[in-house]
Amino acid sequence: MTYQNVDEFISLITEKIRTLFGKELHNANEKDVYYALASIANDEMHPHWCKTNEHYEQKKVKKVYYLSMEFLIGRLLESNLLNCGLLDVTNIALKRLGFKRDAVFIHEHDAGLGNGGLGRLAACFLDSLASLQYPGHGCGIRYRYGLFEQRIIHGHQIELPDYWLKEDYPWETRKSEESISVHFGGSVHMHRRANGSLEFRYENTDEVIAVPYDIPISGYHNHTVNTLRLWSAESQDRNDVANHSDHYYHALDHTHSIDQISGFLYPDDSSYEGKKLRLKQQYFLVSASIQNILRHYLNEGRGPLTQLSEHIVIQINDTHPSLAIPELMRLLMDHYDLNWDQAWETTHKTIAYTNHTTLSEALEKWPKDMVQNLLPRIYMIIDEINERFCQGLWFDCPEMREHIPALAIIADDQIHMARLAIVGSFSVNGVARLHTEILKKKEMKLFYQLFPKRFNNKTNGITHRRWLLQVNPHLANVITDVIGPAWIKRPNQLISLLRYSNDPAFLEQIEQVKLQNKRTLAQFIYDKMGIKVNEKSIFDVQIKRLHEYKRQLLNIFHVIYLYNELKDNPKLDLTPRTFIFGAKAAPSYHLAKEVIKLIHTVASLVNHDYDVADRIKVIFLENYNVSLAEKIIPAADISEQISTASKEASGTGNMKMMMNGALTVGTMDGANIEIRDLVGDQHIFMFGLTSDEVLHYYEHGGYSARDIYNTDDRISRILDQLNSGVFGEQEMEFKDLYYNILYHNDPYFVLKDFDPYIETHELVEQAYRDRSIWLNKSITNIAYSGKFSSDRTIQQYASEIWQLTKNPIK
Ligand code: HBZ
Repeated sequence: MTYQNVDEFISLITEKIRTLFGKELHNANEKDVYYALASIANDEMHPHWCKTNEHYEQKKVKKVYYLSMEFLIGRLLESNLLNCGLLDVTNIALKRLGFKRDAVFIHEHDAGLGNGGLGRLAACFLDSLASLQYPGHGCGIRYRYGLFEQRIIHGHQIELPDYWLKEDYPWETRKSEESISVHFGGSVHMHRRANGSLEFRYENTDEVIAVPYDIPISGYHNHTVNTLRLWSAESQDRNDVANHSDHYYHALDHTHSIDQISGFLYPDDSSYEGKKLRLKQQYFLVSASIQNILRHYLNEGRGPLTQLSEHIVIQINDTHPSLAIPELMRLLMDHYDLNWDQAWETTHKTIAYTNHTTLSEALEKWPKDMVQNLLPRIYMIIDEINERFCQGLWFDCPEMREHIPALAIIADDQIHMARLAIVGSFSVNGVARLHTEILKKKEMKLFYQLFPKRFNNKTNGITHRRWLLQVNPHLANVITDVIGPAWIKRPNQLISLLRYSNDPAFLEQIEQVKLQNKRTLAQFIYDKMGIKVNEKSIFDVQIKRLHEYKRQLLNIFHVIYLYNELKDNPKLDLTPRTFIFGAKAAPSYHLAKEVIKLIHTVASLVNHDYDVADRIKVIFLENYNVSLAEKIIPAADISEQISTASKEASGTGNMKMMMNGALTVGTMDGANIEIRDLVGDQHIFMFGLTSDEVLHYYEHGGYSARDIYNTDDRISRILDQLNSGVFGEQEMEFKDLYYNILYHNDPYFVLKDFDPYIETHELVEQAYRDRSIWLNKSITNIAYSGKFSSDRTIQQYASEIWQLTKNPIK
């Protein structure tokens, strides 16, 4: 149904308010309207949801299940309305009713069920799968607490729990009848059956019930509605607590420990801690999801399980769900009586693995004992996979014998999950060209030698529907005015904008849109922080998790450098700049938190100094999340993508900002390189060490931070200021940052890249002054950004890994 008629749509809202809240529209507040709109969107999606499921089942189409510990979906109302074709009518209706859109949408609490890029990628993929009419579902965890809420107190990050389910969440449907038992601990006993085969019996396990909550994922203007299934951990005997009066506290304790499994999202985005609860979460997700997949497969009568891989693909998002491999083996053998060879053949033809990092601290390794105790049968299977793999190497690849310790899945009493994921899957992909090359040539070199065909690249993408059409409607309209609306379904068509990249009228429109977006952001900053920013200044944006390798420190050093320059020479001719940061640090990441404090300290100095007033401002926006990104990105002039080369697997913020007309200041890292290849050197600002140089330095220890400190006055001044309390309440406040650079030899090459970074920003400034040059660059970036739509990425996964076909729903 479409509601072209606004009056009709308003009647619908009126009716919803009556039935949901028993009140008349004129008494309704923004929150009531939020729930009314969500209910209308659900009414629109649910019939198509049923049809989609029925179609997939009846036609027995091949499906992909995307298993991920994170789905960073953010708010859904606006994107659901957009995809259902109801956003325009909603906007008009709200205006007519005197409601501000944002005041309504804000009542949805962000579903922050992810840390950063990896979780947001999963959300973009779901959008593209449905919009391209591919049968693809997400499987994740319904954490009761999402990523912590960040507060800044006196410049320090404080973490508060994110209880996002406080209010009714209108998008989920609890499906208790589809609950699944997951077992932990206990012991395994072997029995020989009459036919000689082995049977494994599990005893004294702890049972946890996985209850699914389904969220519909609607395609854009089509009838496909896929499913994001999030599992919640519950105890079987939650209601029996009262019946065990003698064990009352014991029972409560038990229930509590089960609830914890889906209690909270671990806040580390680039490292892992070998915490037992995290392992429990991973197995919980995997076991519930795989049991569910097999149950559906069998119920749909798709044939024997040995044909599973013809019907199903399971894509694992990093190694976090890699226990899918032994779990699928376990179920096929212990529950469905396949022998080892059949189970192995089926498993490794069904599972595909995406790697998102080469940082060694992020490569998961679980202590052998922990896995053995918590998941005894799973451990036996991993052990057997390892034995067979190592024996195969020994007998079939004698040239690899010396490398067995570096290849073994179990080594040094640890289970190497990436090795398990590679051995147990048919596809291993990196997320940008350089990243995949580093995997093949360096990090996973030996595995690449063993399985060259398994490795492939799938450069990341973002959904242009959310990240352009939805968040930047002014820009989207201007684009549609000149090239028509076809780009919405086929984002590559944005390339036609190149024809207008020198058209003065179009340039002027692009300029006005950006200015308007900057004005909106400036107003938001003023409302939130009481700081006035100059809307004509360059909005220089770095928004991403805080990590040493992402080098927010280099950015703030640039600010300090400019501040020093202005203090020395108040007449300096400088285009005003607003430096905008948004970043959460992992709660236990001390150096990252020190950088947050430094940014705040510099901000309070710079923002209150009349000598530099209105020329540089530093804004740190608290609690960076998807909704905040949606506000900042349309207003960005500069996109800071300045990771130490080789460290950022891909980056996706780079793509979002490019698509909104920001120019990238970036290193030769991740997908920045592919952006550069497309737009050309003249439309991007690249600087700094290449990944080969960085890797060479790491191997040869050839760079001395101390030498740079001794020879570059700008740098020694900044570091000395850090140490002497110019920035900070007391001397040595930032001593750990200082020591890390000078005594630990600057592991992320901040000093080494400082000079080219400063020089590049001078070029940025010159380019910015010539408006037609700048706007031409900006348009060129938008024009080429279609390549970075996740539609392209998903097409590639579908045809090159999944062998999936599109299934339009009538
Ligand atoms: O995945 C990011 C990469 O750093 C980024 O370069 C890439 O664009 C993006 C999508 O491919 N990785 C993450 O976001 N990683 C995590 O969030 C993470 C979460 C939990 C962990 C480890 C990493 O235990």
